[in-house]
Amino acid sequence: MRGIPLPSWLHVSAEVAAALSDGRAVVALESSLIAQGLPSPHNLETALAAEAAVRLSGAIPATVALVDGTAVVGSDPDLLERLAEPGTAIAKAAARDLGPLLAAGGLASTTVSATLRLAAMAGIRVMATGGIGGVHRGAAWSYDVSSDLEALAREPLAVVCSGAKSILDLPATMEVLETRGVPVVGYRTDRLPAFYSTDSNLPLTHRVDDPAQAARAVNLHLSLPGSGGLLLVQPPPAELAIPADELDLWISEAVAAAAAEPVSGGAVTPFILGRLAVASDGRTLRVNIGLIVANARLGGELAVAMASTLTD
Ligand code: PSU
Ligand code: MN
Repeated sequence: MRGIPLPSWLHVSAEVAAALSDGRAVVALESSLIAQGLPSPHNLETALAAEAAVRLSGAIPATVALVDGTAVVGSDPDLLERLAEPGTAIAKAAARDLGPLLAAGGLASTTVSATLRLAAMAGIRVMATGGIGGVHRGAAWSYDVSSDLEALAREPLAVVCSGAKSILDLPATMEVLETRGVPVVGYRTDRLPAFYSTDSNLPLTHRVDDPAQAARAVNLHLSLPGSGGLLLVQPPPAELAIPADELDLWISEAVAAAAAEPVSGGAVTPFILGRLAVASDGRTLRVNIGLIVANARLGGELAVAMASTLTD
């Protein structure tokens, strides 16, 4: 862990703190997908399965959340259960919300942007999630661009994911990542995965084929002065992936419904994901769960390889 003392409101669990100070592998996990992204009981099952997948790779999971004025890095099963409880209104914290929500107390989940901020403070270098937020379709008039992109540009972590959610404008999201200096590296793929689908048809300039190769790229990227984050993207599990043309109609309908409602701010992403799960008869939900667990597993493998790879 870093030499600078951590603020009293940041609580790193004993297990995570011990792993970090020994230089062992740790993977940060977000909690918005538990509280807002997935319905009960799949949310708790997925949170536990993601943690188990990280452990299976030989790394320590650190699920991040806010509870009673404390930012927790390394949630215990009780906290995961509270975040997953149906019917409780849990705040969704992006990075900008951390100060006000910590001051207010209570329970809040963390999105990718807030998780990156807190994980970086703790000295964690790998995070895994399903898909990052990005530029929404229609952003030219709605201005809806996820603050995940800002956080990725700023925080020095590798984020393992299946690209950005296909409900987004993927070419525009890739442009912003390029402008903000965030490399996108394909894991065993030459094209950007589209979350629910294997392939977005958008080419990637970098590719790695095993965790050791990925670790070298990440370690070198992070050692460059001023570097922010890096995305390591892998397609969703092949047996669960949904062909893009099948998805397209459901997505346009869900996006139109969100605009008609109207839903805004942090409610947009959960609203659209919920509509898709219904329209697809649960198929989007199954692939979402499958890819979250697969990315947690790869995050663990990457963190283990990074811990044992020398860059100089
Ligand atoms: N990936 C998923 N499910 C989710 C999310 C990502 O598979 O629910 C969440 C993440 O927490 C991400 C957030 O940071 O959606 C983006 O929300 P917004 O578009 O409001 O920035
Ligand atoms: Mn938004």
